[in-house]
Amino acid sequence: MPVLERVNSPEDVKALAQEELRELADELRSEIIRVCALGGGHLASSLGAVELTVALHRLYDSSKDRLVWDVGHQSYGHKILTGRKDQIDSIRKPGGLAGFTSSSESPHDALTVGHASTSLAAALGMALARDARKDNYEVVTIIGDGALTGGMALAALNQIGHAKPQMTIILNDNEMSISENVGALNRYMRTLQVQPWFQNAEKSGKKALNDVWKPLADFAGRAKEATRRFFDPASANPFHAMGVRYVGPIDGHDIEQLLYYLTQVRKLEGPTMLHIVTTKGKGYDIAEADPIYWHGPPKFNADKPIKAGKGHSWSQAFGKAAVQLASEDDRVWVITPAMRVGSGLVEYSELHPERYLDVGIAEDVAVTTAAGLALRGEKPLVAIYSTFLQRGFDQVIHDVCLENLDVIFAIDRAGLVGGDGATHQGVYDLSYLRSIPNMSVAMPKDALELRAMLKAAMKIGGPKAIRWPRGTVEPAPELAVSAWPDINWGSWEILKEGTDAYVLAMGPTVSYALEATRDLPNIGVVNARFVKPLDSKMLLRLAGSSKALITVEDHVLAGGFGAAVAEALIDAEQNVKLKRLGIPDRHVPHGDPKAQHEVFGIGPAGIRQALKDLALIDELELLEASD
Ligand code: HTL
Ligand code: MG
Repeated sequence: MPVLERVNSPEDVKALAQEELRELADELRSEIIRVCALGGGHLASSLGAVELTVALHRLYDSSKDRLVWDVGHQSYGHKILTGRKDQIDSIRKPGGLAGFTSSSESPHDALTVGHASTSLAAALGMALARDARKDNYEVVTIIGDGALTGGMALAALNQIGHAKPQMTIILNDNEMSISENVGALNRYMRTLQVQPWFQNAEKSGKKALNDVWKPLADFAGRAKEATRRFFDPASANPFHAMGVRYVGPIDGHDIEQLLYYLTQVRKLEGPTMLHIVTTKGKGYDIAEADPIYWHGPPKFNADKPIKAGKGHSWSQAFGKAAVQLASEDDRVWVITPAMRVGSGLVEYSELHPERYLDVGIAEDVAVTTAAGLALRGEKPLVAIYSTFLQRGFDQVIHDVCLENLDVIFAIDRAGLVGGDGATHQGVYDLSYLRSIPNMSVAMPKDALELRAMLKAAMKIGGPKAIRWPRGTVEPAPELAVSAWPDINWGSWEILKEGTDAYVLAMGPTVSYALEATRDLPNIGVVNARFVKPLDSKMLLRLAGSSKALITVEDHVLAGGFGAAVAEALIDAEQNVKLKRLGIPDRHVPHGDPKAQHEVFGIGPAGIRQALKDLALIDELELLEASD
């Protein structure tokens, strides 16, 4: 009988014979592959953390001790071992388990997460709370080498090394973020890995043995270099310098070694970092060979795994445009915070490496570096996901907009994003960007309009945000930049004339509005492609000549596009009826964005319903439309 069949909880892991742990890890691995094949998911990261997961649940009680997984995308094994085995097929699916750890989903998930680099600060807070209450539980964080590039993680280490609460920090180092990891700390960690682990271990290890460390030094020879480094301050370890004890690196796929070191480390007072070396995609050949693609593939055939063709994405449309812009103007730069592939920048990074910057998972640094470039006359594009720009909000205000710098924010994944769910929804950027003086915000309806907006933004200067959704778009014809269309910044476009009312739509809701009104000659549709500045001239004209206006956005209603329209109408003392369609004041979980649009009434049926509510169409028309 497979071991996993007997394991339904962490207690069952503790009850296994030591020899069965290896089998459990292998079975977990197969299960993770099966689940990701079924519906897609964060395959390679979870595969690399399998032995660690088994070791942690062998030693700790995750219902009481706090296992804090950074990002949470590597936690599939953890979910399977903590009572969610039978639900694991539902992961990332509508109504199913979240793709990341979620404290409302399970008492075994210490943190609700999805964005990187939060684990250390959260764990510090938990450890301080524990000590203040004199509670008795352990705090362990598991942070990847990619997540450690984030300023939040480094600043938290600085505080942990100062406050020195008892905690274990497991650095799960697989040399990869989503793409190859970057930065000086990453380079330093490579030097730790290449130093021979056994060299001189005996000699230097014996110099400073004490009771706690005796077992460490006595452990199998392979571990001794790790011990040596602990005793040898001359190795100038940056974690030591920050006040955090450092042990490692050790082999993160060797369960015995993991158990041994974790057992030793937890006895120590204060914070200790255990550096484990793992392979992203471990145990699945294709994922080991191409961990970038298999980081988070869509569903695949587990027997014959091949890469899926994804169609022409908005990200690629942007990447192509950026290549052209940089080829024509040697002041153009593109900065990404660790999202080279997702932001469509593979070709750009190869063709213009001298003006390409991956700053790691450090959105704040991406924004302020762009400010520095712009201050010296360069033309930076910050390619960033809507959800991750949240991390650079202050930098957008303080470093870019205050001095009205020429920085273009190329915002991907605007709107609901699907399987990644609540942590990754790109539905706040209109609200937080349009509140900033000097900032301007646009959303194209197609790839050609994207180019027109990029071209105009370059020409006009100042902070400009151009946003587009996740997913595919019809490719635009190949054109030199000079032949890209010109667009009047701040101008809306009437796509369909109406007599009674207009639907003001933007980005993906433009096609919804056209679909909803195709058979309704009295209802017009506007491509409201600029949210700031609004085309107030057109808005007021339409308001004056219509019975009602309807705004439709794939964005929260609070502070979004409809709110901007309402403000403009109120300020102009225009008394037209206005209905706002958008996402209500609640967090939206993972699901199919199209279906969620329907649920929130921003799809074609919702627009149709709104027209009926405004008495602009009758019941009969409503029924016809929903057939
Ligand atoms: N920026 C922020 C603030 N959070 C996230 N989650 C991302 C970007 C995107 N992202 C991931 S997973 C990941 C990134 C950059 C790489 C993490 O590398 P790490 O872990 O070394 O920590 P590994 O994948 O196991 O190697 C997701 O959105 C899921
Ligand atoms: Mg990594």
